[in-house]
Amino acid sequence: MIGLAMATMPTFAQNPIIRNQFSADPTARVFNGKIYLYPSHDIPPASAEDFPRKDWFCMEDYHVFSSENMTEWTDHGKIFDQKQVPWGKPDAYSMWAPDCIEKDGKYYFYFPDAPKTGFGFGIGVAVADNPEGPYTVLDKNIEGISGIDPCVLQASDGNSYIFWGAGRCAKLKDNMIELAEDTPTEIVKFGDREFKMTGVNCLNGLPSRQAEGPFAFEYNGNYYLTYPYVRNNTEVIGYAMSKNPMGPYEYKGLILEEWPDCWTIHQSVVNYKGQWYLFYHHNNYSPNFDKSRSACVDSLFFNPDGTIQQVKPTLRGVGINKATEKIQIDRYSSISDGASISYLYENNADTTKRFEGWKTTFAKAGSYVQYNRVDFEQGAAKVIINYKSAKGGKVTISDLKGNVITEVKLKGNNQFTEQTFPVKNSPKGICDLKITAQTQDIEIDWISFK
Ligand code: FUB
Repeated sequence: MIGLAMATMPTFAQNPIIRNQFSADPTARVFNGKIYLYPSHDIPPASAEDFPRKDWFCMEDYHVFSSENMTEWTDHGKIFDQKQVPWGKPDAYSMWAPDCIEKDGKYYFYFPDAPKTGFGFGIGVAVADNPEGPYTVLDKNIEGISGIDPCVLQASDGNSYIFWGAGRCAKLKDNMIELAEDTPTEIVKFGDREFKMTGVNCLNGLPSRQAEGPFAFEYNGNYYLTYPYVRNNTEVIGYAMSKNPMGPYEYKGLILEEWPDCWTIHQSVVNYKGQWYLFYHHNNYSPNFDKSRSACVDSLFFNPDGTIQQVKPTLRGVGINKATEKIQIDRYSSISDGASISYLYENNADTTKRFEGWKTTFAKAGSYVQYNRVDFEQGAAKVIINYKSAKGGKVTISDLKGNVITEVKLKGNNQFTEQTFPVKNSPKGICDLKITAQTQDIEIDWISFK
């Protein structure tokens, strides 16, 4: 059994949701009233000696995170790494997209890895008594599966189905670690070569160029198969519906459009406390290298006929911020001309400094950002603004009806410093904020009330 690293570390609201490391391929699951996140973990490329492919995914371990409010995430630390997989190549850096489900009080963590012998990927299982672990990695990978990106659907027909790779699916035995005896096989041609493939291809006949990352779920008598595929040059997330877990599936459209600057997207869909969410990733902290990605979340909505509304990714993300937190207004809900965001440490050669986050630059008088859903509870008496402005200036914080919460006069400074001001007219409860620069050339890192 592998011990937990116990590096519990809180991270905070907005997108991306994990702010202390890269976190790709986020699979979210609800266990015991909490939401758990099982992403993969991009790391900066290992040394050229260890990992010669500087341009490729470099992934050596898994972390698990949890949240009760969708705004504050706890990192429960590393659950295991590539050296702890008995059947895996210990230096392959190929710990790609995982999944985790619970059955009869046991937690089954499914993950791809490169096998010690042969080529491609196998899918392994690690088992624990708790969602955070400690996990025991099983000695062998699942026989019959060669591929990446496992997802397990526990269907209301009483069976569990494993999906992987480009939409293949097979039933699992009750033990959750072997394929059912009646798993079909078929011969599939790739160019001139023929391969014996296990299970069924649920994306047969559907838009599925370079498809990967299947995530299946059930809702209101329908099965949904969501998956990334290449529409033009990079991946989009599409989905298909069926009345049966193993299909046939009918293509229904896009859930998320492609990124201009990140080739992959990878998704999971989960209902937490009555709201549906789409988890996905983007290269927020790594604009020049799209193999260093970060998990994000936005709300997802169904139409009355069961189809899914396309999700427009936001920086604001989900959840409510307490007014007393550091409110990173660069994760805005909307922004005007003359205001823009950039990394706090953009010119620093050390790109790990990007985890310090962003700032908002108000270049023009009258420019603003709107930041929704801040909870003032019983109200606030003061506001702290962390800002930089050589000449200083004026900033107004108001609600969306135009009620001025406070208007402040910033002193000139040459580095980010905090200044505290009285709040003149505090809202109570949840309020959407508008932060307007009344003068030009002001940079704000965060604001916070007390
Ligand atoms: O993270 C490595 C691979 O990139 C995943 O397994 C794919 O789904 C894609 O996101």
